[in-house]
Amino acid sequence: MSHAYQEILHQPQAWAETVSDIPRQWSLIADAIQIDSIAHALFMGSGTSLYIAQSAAKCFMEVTGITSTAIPTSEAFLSPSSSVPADGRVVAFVISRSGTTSEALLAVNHLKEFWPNVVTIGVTCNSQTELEAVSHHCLALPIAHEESVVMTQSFTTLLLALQMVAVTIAGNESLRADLALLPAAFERFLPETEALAREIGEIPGDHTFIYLGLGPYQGLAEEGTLKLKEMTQTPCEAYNPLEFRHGPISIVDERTVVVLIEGARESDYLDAVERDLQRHGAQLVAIGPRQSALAEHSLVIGPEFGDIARAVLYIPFAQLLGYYMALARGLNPDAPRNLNSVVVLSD
Ligand code: F1P
Repeated sequence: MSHAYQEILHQPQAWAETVSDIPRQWSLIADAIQIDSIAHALFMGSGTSLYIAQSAAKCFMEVTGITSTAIPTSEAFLSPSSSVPADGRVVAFVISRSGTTSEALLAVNHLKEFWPNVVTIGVTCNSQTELEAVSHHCLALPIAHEESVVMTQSFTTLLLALQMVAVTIAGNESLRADLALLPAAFERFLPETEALAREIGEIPGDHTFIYLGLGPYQGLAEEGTLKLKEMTQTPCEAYNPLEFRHGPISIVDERTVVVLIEGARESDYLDAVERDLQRHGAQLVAIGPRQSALAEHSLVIGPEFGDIARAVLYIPFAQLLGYYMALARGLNPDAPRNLNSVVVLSD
């Protein structure tokens, strides 16, 4: 059995430990950085870790009210004056599964040297990494350590960890209670999720895949496309669902599969999006809290949760779709073409 598959199925254990351990890890950091005086939260990462950053920034701002933005890690040292706030105290969450990616280390070193208003917090799945050594503080989740090159449980676990930080800062007990229910929800939704991922992954012929997601879900949509690119080299793109209608919809035809990552917040507008996509011949997969009346495939997940708590539950479908499509094509899901588990810049 591949590492990727085992790591996808290990998510409930990783999530359960994250929900119980992050408040302890965060309490050690919160006092030291005087969280009440923070004006801006900056999230950054590379590849999958950038998509964690994008989703986490949106969740963090919604839950804490602290202005939050996400950037690729390289921008923190190559374009800081356009991406790092100069006024007020800033907390920078530097996300890296490995804790050794070159850009993550360069970003932390640059911020520490030139931006005295920024406190850096490494967020990683390994213990005692270079990232931990250079950052002011570190959140480490070795429970989500991975052998596969492809990031799976690390995406959801690190996103959940950052949601737990937000919940702890905000003292939002009802959201904390919901996040604690996610491991059981994963087990409940897995059979249907896996069956649909397998069915779509085994569709014969070449298709273009589009993932659509809005707000905190745009990072999820990006991550969905990255799983397909890495595991199967399938051409695919991610958009905000309403933005997709403003031009990109021209690429849709009968060979397009569109996965709609639907939230309750945009539900009044989704029938119009689905109708348009169907009119142009797309095969629609709608995932979310409501049963879609229009999509060929409708996967109802987490109707009992709000949009923030439900976020990580969408991702197992995307991971399993990549996995089953890779198997159907005779590819090794653990070993994407042209990619190592750590990307290192060298001259
Ligand atoms: C992230 C990353 C992944 C990619 C591959 C190589 O690095 O670039 O996005 O899928 O696994 O590593 P990091 O999170 O370890 O910095």
